[in-house]
Amino acid sequence: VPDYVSCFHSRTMGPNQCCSAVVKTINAPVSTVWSVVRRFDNPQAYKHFVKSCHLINGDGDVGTLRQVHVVSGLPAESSTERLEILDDERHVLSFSVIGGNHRLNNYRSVTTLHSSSGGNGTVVIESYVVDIPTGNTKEDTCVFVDTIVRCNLESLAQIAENMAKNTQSSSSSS
Ligand code: A8S
Repeated sequence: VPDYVSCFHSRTMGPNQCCSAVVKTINAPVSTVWSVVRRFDNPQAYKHFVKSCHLINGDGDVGTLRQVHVVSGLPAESSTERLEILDDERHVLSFSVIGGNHRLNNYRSVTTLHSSSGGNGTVVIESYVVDIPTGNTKEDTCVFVDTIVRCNLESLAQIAENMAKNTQSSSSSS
């Protein structure tokens, strides 16, 4: 793992914060996975908890804000999020939560993609830091967020693997 990876994923944490990371291997090239991940305007493409999303300002560059509404059944309704890093060369995306109606104050995540198995696969690393909500423990908080992130990466894998399969079969039949 190159140096910049540990650099992007390490951060200073306050006393009432917690952090964790989820790693997922996907059987699709980095370019395919990145084409889904980089769309800050379209998180619902793979995040099943997102009901709708619209940009408040910007066009998907760093500094763009989005308003996300989540599906019912969660202890949350909406989230206002700012794109912090979008690096198309190194495949790094980071966003922070700056407002909304939920319990994850000061949430910030960093997602990096790395090619694996001779360039045919992708390793996704997604780390985050967040304030521990009052009345919750560090463990509760990490279990809750890890579950959401794992679901997101699971569905990202399915979508990217389908895209890769379809590209392969259409190019081999022509
Ligand atoms: C992401 C990651 C997370 C999203 C959380 C953790 C959230 O959208 C949901 C429930 C909440 O309670 C908080 O990459 C919030 O989106 C699904 C609304 C922020």
